[in-house]
Amino acid sequence: MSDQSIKNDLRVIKTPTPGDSTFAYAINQAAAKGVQVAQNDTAVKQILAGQKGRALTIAGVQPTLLQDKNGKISYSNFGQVIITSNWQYVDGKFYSNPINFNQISNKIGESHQHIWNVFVDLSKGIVTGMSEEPERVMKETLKPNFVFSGMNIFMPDVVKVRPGSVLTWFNNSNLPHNVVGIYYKYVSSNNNNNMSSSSSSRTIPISVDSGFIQPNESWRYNFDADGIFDYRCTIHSADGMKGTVIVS
Ligand SMILES: [Cu+2]
Repeated sequence: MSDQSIKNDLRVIKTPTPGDSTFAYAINQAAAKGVQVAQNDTAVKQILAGQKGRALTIAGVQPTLLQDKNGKISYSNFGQVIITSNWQYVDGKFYSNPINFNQISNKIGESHQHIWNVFVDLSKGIVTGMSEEPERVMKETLKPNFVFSGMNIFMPDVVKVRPGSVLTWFNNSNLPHNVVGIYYKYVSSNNNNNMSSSSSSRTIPISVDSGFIQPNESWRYNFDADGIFDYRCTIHSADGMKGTVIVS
């Protein structure tokens, strides 16, 4: 048996904002240093600048931290950062703002994904190499309340539905995927007491986990109240495999 174990210490570096849809995270503090090294590199800066308006994911996935039985932590100096750019079209038009399924159903949806692998030397603080994967494209006719879970992409990735809608995620790829996230339900409550009467709205977080959806299988979920559901495929989160359902 090994006397070392893997130490998990996930850190979120940047969450998306309305002006900049970049999500950056690292699996631990050493991998976070790798993200910093990559972001300071001129060639990487050029790639990032070329992805305006697209959903960018910057993931520090190496090195792994090892911890021995005395708590001492060690790691390799060689880090890997995965940069993924995702964007979609509906009927040939750039699609990024959530709209209702009835406005996109029976139209051609197209999902694009471009991935770069960046290798860094943590001790020297430099990028030592980069490789670019061929662009992935998924093209399907969109259907009502139906989300394609393809080669590391959800399509449509952002959508609006009415309360009471049952959505189906269908795995049209040859790898398993999952749908994991928190569904924040907005529930309004009316309070009447002796002093005053008021109405307020509360947010109830519901944890959602589909389990593994195997190829050609599907999974359904009923969105029974107003709210928002931000989710990801935890197997492919480094590839930016994520989506949002707005219920209103
Ligand atoms: Cu996946």
